[in-house]
Amino acid sequence: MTELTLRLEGLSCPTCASKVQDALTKKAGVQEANVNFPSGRVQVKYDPAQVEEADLRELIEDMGYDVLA
Ligand SMILES: [Cu+2]
Repeated sequence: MTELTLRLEGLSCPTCASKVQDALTKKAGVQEANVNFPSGRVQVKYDPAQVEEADLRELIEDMGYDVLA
């Protein structure tokens, strides 16, 4: 398992944070996802054989939030 920490911008309320968390958790290959509001910190544990970091970033960006480098 790979552990990834990302920082998000654009989370305006805890509901947004849990939406992102749910979407990440449902993604194939993701074992565990945690989104902290208000810090915007996202921790994801995933299987790199099934999903790539770029896929996870894209999923979040498609929901309308910016992932900081
Ligand atoms: Cu919200």
